[in-house]
Amino acid sequence: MRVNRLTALVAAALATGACAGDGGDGASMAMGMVHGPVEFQGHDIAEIRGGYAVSVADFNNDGRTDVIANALGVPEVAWHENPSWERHVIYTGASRIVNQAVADITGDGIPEVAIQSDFAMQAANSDGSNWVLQSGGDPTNMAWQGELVDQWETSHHVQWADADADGELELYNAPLLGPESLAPTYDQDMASFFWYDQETWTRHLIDDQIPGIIHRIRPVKWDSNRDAFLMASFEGITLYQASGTGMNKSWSKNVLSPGYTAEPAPRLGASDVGMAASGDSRIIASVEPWHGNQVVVYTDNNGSWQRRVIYEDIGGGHEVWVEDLNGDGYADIVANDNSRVTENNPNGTPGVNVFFSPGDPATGEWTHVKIEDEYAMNGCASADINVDGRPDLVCTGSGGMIRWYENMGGGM
Ligand SMILES: [Ca+2]
Ligand SMILES: [Ca+2]
Ligand SMILES: [Ca+2]
Ligand SMILES: [Ca+2]
Repeated sequence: MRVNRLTALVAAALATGACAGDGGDGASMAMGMVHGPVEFQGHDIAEIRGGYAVSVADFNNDGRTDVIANALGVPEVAWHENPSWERHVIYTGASRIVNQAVADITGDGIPEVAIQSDFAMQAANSDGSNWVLQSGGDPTNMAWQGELVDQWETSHHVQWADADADGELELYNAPLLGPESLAPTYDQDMASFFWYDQETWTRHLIDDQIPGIIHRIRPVKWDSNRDAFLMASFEGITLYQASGTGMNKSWSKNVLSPGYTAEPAPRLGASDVGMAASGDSRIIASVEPWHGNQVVVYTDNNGSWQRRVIYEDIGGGHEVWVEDLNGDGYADIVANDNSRVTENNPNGTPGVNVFFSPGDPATGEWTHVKIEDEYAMNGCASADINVDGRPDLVCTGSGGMIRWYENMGGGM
């Protein structure tokens, strides 16, 4: 295990008084103390060439959260067992795997894994296969059963969610784009958004009028115990909510923000979106535009979402993660950077950026700490990997590594 050399950098930030407790505005005084940055220490889990997506789940039901990651060039599905990080290959029947989503849909304590394979940026080259993998009870078994649920060109982001709150998860699929959308602008056609019921895995349409690229769909509890979806696309940030139950769900859509609109496609809209409770309200955060450079915070301003750019120097933006990492009740933001330093890109800025919230996320000063500056990272998830009560981060990306970042606390 290699110790992250940025630890010293973070410690220096703490020593220079970034550790606050003095929010400096009325809202934070009323809410309580705002904490400064916590320190993160990086640990390698495994190398993965061209890492793309990472998720966390307890695969062997031992109380420790394990890690699954995939890469387009690695034709295997494998999870890594916490804490030894032994790699368990569970499926070898798919290639060009772009995303996965993990949930225990059978209730036996061992999760199922939905994967999307045969991905390409061009519909003509992408069968877009959607699979559900089941362990049969032994999560270390090398031959999980794979069921081909659907094929839809450019299937690209997958999630489990319960949009009718009946206790049974549905599967959600957001293909990247419509068949006529092509490089370089990718905006010639409309994209679609689907769900599948567990009984028959029938494809049900949610929306087929999404312009350009859909990059991420994120289930959130918006205003009830139903899961709603925030979508990041060329259209910006949109909210999808279901009414009705079972096969009879119908969907409403609201554009919360058009996102980044200063340039034409493909530098348009949003790349990813997250939401979390913060203080006595909530924030939405995104990275914009698609594959963009801006970290954006949205705050609720009497029912409309006020857009604020807090950072513009992400070299290769992709995903965002929103969570209170220093335990002060205010949601913080993780924005990875997938730009590598190469001969053609000597000014790459690979790594992971964390932004700690001020007492007023709309007007206060966010504290930026870079917790990784060596490995290009495409996405991060969070889990309490070492079971000490503090949320840790797990990331992977084109830097070729899966790493977890131990939340060392501090920041009070
Ligand atoms: Ca485990
Ligand atoms: Ca359901
Ligand atoms: Ca916080
Ligand atoms: Ca922890």
